[in-house]
Amino acid sequence: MPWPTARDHEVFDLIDREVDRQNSGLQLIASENFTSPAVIEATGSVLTNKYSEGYPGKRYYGGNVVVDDIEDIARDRVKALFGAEHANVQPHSGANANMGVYLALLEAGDTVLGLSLDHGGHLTHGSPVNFSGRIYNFVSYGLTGSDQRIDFDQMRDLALEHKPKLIVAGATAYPRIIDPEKVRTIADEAGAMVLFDAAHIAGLIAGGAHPNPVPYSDVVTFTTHKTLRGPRGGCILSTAEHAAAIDKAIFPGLQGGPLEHAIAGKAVAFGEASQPEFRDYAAGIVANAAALAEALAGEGFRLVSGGTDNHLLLVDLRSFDEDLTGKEAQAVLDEAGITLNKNTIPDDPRSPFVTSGVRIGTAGVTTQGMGTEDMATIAGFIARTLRSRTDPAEIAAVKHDVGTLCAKFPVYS
Ligand code: DSN
Repeated sequence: MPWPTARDHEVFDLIDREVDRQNSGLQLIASENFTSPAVIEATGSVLTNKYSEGYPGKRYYGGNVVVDDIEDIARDRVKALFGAEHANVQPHSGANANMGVYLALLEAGDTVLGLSLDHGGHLTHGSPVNFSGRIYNFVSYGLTGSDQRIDFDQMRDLALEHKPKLIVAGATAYPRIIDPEKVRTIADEAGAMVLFDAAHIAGLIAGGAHPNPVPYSDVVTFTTHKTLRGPRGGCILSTAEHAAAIDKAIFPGLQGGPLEHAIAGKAVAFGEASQPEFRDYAAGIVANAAALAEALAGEGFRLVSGGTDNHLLLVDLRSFDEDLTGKEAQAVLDEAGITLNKNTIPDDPRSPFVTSGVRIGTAGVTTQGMGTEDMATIAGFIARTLRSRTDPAEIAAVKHDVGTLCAKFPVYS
């Protein structure tokens, strides 16, 4: 074989370091998780060699007999998992999935409602710096000022006023259940279609810990690598009515060759999520988030909306320390082996690069096997680090304690 026989240490030593980083620290980014070895094996397979433009049975190149079966398994499994009429498993990402939906259902300039980014929405829900906000006429709804829940009254008022073609529901930094039936009712009144972006909560839906938006939506998009615990990628579910338009929008409209190695990883993950144990996993994520929320509140942190009913918490740092920014908290917690991200809180006076909050998720630590009692320990680590953020010795001591906790829950050998 013409391949080099010497190991590429420059790259593989770094991968080893990343394995060590993931094993030895607390991974609390709400959009991350640990995939199973089976998902990693499928994603690292020879399927990466194959070109497969088109769909099963209708490809542009030969040699797709095996790939067709793999993509069919992925589509069948995900349709069964969510009760959907149609699935497209080719989107390379959640952003591509949403872009494909807009391409399928909208014309440039059409009006769309979406949750504003600074109240927990996503860039592709109409941010002016994103293609969505540049090509379509997005109107933003937000959270209530009182309980910081989705303001459905405002959504309805805006829908009746602007008559959008599409209402986008879903969020990236919203700790509460989003009632899909309420969105459907408003959309029907306004004559709009519904896209439910379930990127963050797909695993909770699959595991029965969040209401399934599929029966109430024209289209549901999600990423496969967050709570669903699959490989990095996207997926679109739709009614049969929109199937042909969605498929045409993804290929040839938006993407070229699908990543069949990623699609095989998705198929494995959909299979894992359909096992009865996955329901316990989803319930565990939610129980851990609730326990972490309670423990952090006990340490003096204010939680946006007062708590959580899903996999994430949005923490307003100002009640803990008025001067502490999300940027500083993220950096010092990283030093202590605790990985999370700074995040704006609703109506944040600070910029998105600084922020007054952090976002914390429990999907990864739940995969590791941690339980509610460990969440109290983690809250203590976070509070200790932030209280002692100018004391390198104490930060090092927390890092040691974090390592001891993580060593009890090894992820990858
Ligand atoms: N970057 C993802 C998240 O962290 O929520 C959204 O695209």
